[in-house]
Amino acid sequence: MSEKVLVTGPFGQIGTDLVPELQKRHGKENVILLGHRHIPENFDGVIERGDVRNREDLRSLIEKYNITQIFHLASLLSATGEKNPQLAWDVNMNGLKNILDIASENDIKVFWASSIAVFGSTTPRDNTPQRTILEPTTMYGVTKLAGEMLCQYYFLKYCLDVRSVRYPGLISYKAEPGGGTTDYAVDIFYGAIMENKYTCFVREDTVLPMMYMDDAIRATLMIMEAEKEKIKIRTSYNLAAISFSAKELEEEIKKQMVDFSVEYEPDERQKIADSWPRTIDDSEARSDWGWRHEFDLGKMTKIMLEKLRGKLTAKK
Ligand code: AKB
Repeated sequence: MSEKVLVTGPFGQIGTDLVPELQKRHGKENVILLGHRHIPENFDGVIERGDVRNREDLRSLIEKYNITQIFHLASLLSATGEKNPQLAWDVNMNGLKNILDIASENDIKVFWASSIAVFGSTTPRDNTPQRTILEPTTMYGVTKLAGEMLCQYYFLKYCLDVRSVRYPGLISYKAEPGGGTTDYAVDIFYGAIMENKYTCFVREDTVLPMMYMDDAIRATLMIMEAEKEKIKIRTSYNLAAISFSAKELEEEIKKQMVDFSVEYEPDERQKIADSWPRTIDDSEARSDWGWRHEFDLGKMTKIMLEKLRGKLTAKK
């Protein structure tokens, strides 16, 4: 049976890389993009305007296209969520609840994006286990933790096939991230290429789990395509690739740009970064559905500089 796929948040950081892969797999006409704001001009694909908070719009869209799979990515991130906690709760929780309700009524398979933000300062920060203390202190983290519980509830109560990973900070060149705490690990590349300098909003010794976008997209497709029996965790899987400090990233960029300089001026996002793990134990994703990462710090830095240089030169 051919799949009809709905993607929410299709023009965000993950969606921008995931949508072309889904279009390659299923055909452009079978991937429906639910756009709320910022719909890029000349985008080649099926776009519908709508908001995940509007249950009836969502329901009619899902029925109109006979959707069989949903990638639910629409979400406010950690830093934006702290600026507007009410909106973060509304979009992140009510959006997810609407998706889960309509998916369970129509037997639709769902992928939902969780995050390392479910962890908090009482969580062990090194090699953070799958099952551990979960006391997030951001509204974003609260919504991701409640969302994980909701996903598991729908699986247990309604047999909904919902799958999820806890993404670490994602590094990519196609779309800029917006409103996250891990954004510095992307912004630094723009600073390097455009100005040969960067002012970093976290301390140089800040270590966070990160992942190059190609690995994240591969993980997303792998978990969705794995046989049902292999998905043993229905809250969300720990997922890891690389961890490095802001200073280590600076040094890696300097290997290719010797004059590059970074100043460190931590702001309110430091507190969020300090509440998250440094490294993650993702052994269950590795053993249950065969997850392996491919990009280390060196490979990721090289490719980011090359691709971003190309992109920024083409824009001039
Ligand atoms: C953020 O920084 O808010 C996100 C995340 C780790 O979920 N990138």
